[in-house]
Amino acid sequence: ASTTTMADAVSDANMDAVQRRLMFEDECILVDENDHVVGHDTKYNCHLMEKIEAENLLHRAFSVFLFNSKYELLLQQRSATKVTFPLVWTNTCCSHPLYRESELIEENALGVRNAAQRKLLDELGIPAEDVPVDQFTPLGRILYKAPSDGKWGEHELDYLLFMVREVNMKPNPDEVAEVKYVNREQLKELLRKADAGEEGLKLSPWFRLVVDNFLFKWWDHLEKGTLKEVIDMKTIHKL
Ligand code: DMA
Ligand code: MN
Repeated sequence: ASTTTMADAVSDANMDAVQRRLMFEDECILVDENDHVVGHDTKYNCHLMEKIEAENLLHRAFSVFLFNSKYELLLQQRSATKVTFPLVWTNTCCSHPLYRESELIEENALGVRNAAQRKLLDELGIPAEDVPVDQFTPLGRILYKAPSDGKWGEHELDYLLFMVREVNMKPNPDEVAEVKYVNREQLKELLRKADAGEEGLKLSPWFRLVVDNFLFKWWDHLEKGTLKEVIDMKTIHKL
């Protein structure tokens, strides 16, 4: 049975107003381990660790990796007001396709690509015309679970999307504390610092999983123009 403690009530009351609104407005897509839609629930419920464990809630998500024309990867540091994983550094943009017609379209992951375009505008102020949905390359899907702190966490089936574009950008401070483009060497230096706990630098668990399993290989293929060779939208990698 689910219980609301005084501590929960206090932590909800302290939640940033913008983030709280999204917690109840955003209706996430629930899927099974084969990525078949089984229902929907609020973003709030989908990220409550207690509910995730009790009901084995799994929801659909996406992670965008946006590169500029020099093949540098855009990273963001999450804002201090994010409910899950505040102030961690991560890939360009992450969120959830919502339980609405335009974001449920499964053909070529179009629903997920529509959601990615929506959130690149919301989080980074990138105009939709700078990130056309047909320019995303869906590369694969991962399934992972990761606690944040205290009551919150992730249990997601995450679509990994690449894009190379020069974009205009105006980061939204409710979502993003900082942004920077990195090349491979700069990312490796960041990984080293995060591992050594230097400068309080933290990376998101999902970004770390993608880095450790796929990113550098895919980055090479991107630059060589052979990205198509590594697309695998059949497998769901359980990491
Ligand atoms: C959720 O990202 C998706 C992944 C892959 C972790 P998020 O917490 O940034 O979602 P939102 O931007 O909707 O708060
Ligand atoms: Mn999530």
